[in-house]
This record gives sequence, structure tokens and C-alpha cells, in this order.
Amino acid sequence: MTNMYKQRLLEKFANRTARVAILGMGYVGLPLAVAFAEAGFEVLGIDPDKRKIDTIQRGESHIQDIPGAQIARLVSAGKLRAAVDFAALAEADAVSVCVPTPLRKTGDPDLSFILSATEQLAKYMHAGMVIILESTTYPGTTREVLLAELGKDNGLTVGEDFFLAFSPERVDPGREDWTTLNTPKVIGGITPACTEVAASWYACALKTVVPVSSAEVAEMAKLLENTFRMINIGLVNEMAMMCEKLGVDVWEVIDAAATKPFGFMKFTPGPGLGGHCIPIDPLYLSWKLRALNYSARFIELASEINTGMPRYVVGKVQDALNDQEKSLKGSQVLVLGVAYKPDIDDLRESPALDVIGLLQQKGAEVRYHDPYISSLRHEGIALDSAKDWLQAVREADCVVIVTNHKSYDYPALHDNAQLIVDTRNALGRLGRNSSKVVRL
Ligand code: SAJ
Repeated sequence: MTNMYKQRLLEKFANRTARVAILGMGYVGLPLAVAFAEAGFEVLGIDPDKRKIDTIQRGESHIQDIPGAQIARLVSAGKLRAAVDFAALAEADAVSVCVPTPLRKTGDPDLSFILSATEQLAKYMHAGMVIILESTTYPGTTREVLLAELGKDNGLTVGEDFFLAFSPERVDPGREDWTTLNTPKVIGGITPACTEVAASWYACALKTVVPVSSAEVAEMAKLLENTFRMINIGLVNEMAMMCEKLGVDVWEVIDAAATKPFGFMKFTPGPGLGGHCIPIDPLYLSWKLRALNYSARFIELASEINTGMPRYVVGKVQDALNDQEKSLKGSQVLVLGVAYKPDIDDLRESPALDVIGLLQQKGAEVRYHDPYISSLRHEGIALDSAKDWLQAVREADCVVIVTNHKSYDYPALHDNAQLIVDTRNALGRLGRNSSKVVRL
């Protein structure tokens, strides 16, 4: 029996008359909204943050990957509009949920954003809708949380009257080679009809859609992707500690291993694990498995190693100063680069925050410089970026390179510093043979 609602949606996708709504106008939702608008749909972006909505309505962009001119063109063409009010969902045919999934202070998943978006969506649910969750979450969320709420008390049957799927976001802000449009997109539905309808919708705007057999497969694929990174970063961080015990240069070891053209993928040690994905997503998985009486040992161990790196780095600063007969307490330490990874302005979960906090706890006089981050206000840390980074280098007893932004003049840094702890091998060969450089 041909499902009437499925057929109707497939036709609306084909002739671009489906009314699209994207919940969450962040680094995932806005590029997705733009992709569907460019594909010819009329798109509504919904976000409770009125500043984001006003920016879009003014034809400007608050997301680094989306030019303001593109927003202006799509808004004036009537293809893109934004609202804080969820009521417009009553007319939507296709809705994508792109809201944050952070961790609570306890380390447990914080589904509050998904829950509030779902509650709003449930108010405006009607037959003939397709809903896709994009937010990274534990396997089972789409079925256990969204379906439970969206299919309740409204007489609608999933897979017949409405369609529900999961499709993990794969946006890497700032990357230009792999974008929302050309990054393959995994999609798994609650039923086969859900997968078919969701995949047909996304295929209208995205180059490659990869249907899988269920929402759980799609949820788990994303967690494998990011757990893979987190564990391998934990491995090289432990390799750095082992190489120090062995008196071997871990950076040379990794470069040598990376000459293997197959069966190896290069990761590099660092001061810890930052960002809103890699340190967090795997903990959604281990949390879910704990509820099933299973301990995800690799994740727990890698997390322990990665979260221990800031303390390990501070220990190296303390030892390096000690070798110059200086105590950490009272020394002036300059932290160079605080963003969670090079050449971006994102501080989320940055290990620099832990390094600074630990240095301050041990009585160091801490300053920082970061070309992308002018001030730091975080859990008792209240610092502004040094105005003149090279002058700050000259004045410091020790410089710690935490984030190796490309914009730094590393030879000048080396010439002007008394002592450098290089946690990123930013100095390269310069650092390898210098008596005033200590590396991981
Ligand atoms: N890091 C290391 N050593 C490494 C790689 C990373 O210490 O070898 C650190 C970084 O400094 C950073 C953290 O780990 O603090 C995370 O780095 P990341 O390169 O994984 O960057 P993210 O967090 O921006 O990860 C994003 C992810 N994108 C999504 O989740 C959609 C990830 O899947 C991408 O693979 C990654 O970008 C990427 O490849 O750049």
C-alpha cells in the first residue's frame, strides 16, 4: 500500500514546495538552512536566541563558514527567514533539529536542549511531517526520547503519518575542503519508510546521502567517528609520556610511523582535549553503556589520560623552571594560544583553561596571548590577552605554547624567550636542538 503522506512528501521534495524548518541556528543549523534555501526550498530558521534571529533577518551572518552576502541574498529572495517563535512549525513539512548536546557538570549528558525542542515540536506536530535529529547523542535517543514525545496522544503513527530519523552532523567549523554540501551524510530512520523519506529530503541539497538501517546505527556511527579520535589522541598522549621515560623524541617517532602509507593515521600529543565534540561525544556513549551495566574501558582510560595532560604540562613547566633554579611560584608564565585548536576563536573545553588554572593555583603569575581571543573569563580566571605578544615573551620566565596558531613568528619567539615549553612541537627543528626549549 503506497503511503499517502510519504508520496506527498516525496513530491514536495521533488518540486521544492516542502516547507523546511531548521531548529537551532548555530554552526550546524545555519549552514544546513542555507543549503536547503540554495536548493530552492523556502526555509525557516528557528532559534530562541533573538540576536541570532535578528542577525539573519538583517541579512548578516554570525557563523564563520557562511558569508553575510549569502544570507542577504537568500533573505531578500524570500528563501530564508528566521524566527524565535516555534508556532511556524505548524506549517512545516520537514524539520531538522540542530541543538547543542553538552555535558552537565556531573559529566552526564545534558539533553535539555533536545527535550525543549521536542516539546515545542510536539505542540505543532501534524500528519505528513518528517523530522530529523542532527545533534550528537547516545544511541536510542531518537527512538526513546523524540519518538516517545512526538508520537504521544496525537494518534499519529511513525512511518505512516510522520517520519523520524537521525543524521549526525559532520560540520568542522573553518574547514573549506569538506563542507555541509559535500560531506557524506549518514541517515537512519525509525522505520524503512522514515529512512527513505529523510534521505530523499536531504538528497535535494547534499551531495552524498548514506542511508543506514536504523536511527541507532546512525547515532552510533557518529560516536564511533569521534570516539576513534579521542582514543587515538589519548594513545599518542600516553606515547609522549612513555617516550619521555625512554628518552626518545615522541615527535620523531610519530613522524617516522606516519611514513607508513597504509594502516596508520597520524595523531599528535598535546596539552589536552578541547572542543565541543571530541571530549564530549564519547562520554555520551560510555554513559549509555553504564546504564546497561557495561564499562566502556577504552573511553574511560583515554578520557583519564587526556584530562590529565594539563597537569602533566604544568609539571613540565615546574621542572623546566626548577632546572633554571626558579620556583614556579612567583615566576611569570606566558601561555601562548588558548583556543581549543589552532587558527580559530573557540574556547570551548580548551585545555588552556586548565593549564592556566593549575599554574595560578601553584602561585605563578600567569599572562596569556591569543590573536583570536581578547579576554578570558572562566571559573575564577579573569585575564586579557597581552597587547604585545613579543614583549610579553621577553618578560616571561617561561613561555608555554598551548595552541600553535599559524600567525605566530616562531623564530622570533625562540630568539626572544628565556625558556619555552612547547606542547605542540610548534617550533619544529628549532625546538629539537635548543637548550631553552622543553617539548612533550
Ligand atoms: N588534538 C590533539 N591531537 C590530535 C588531534 C587533535 O591533541 O592529533 C586535540 C586538538 O588540539 C583539540 C581536540 O583534540 O583540542 C579536538 O581536535 P579535533 O581536530 O578533533 O577538532 P574538533 O573538535 O573541531 O573536531 C572536529 C570534529 N568534527 C565533528 O565532530 C563534526 C571531528 O569529527 C573532525 O574529524 C575534526 O573536527 C577534524 O578532523 O578537524
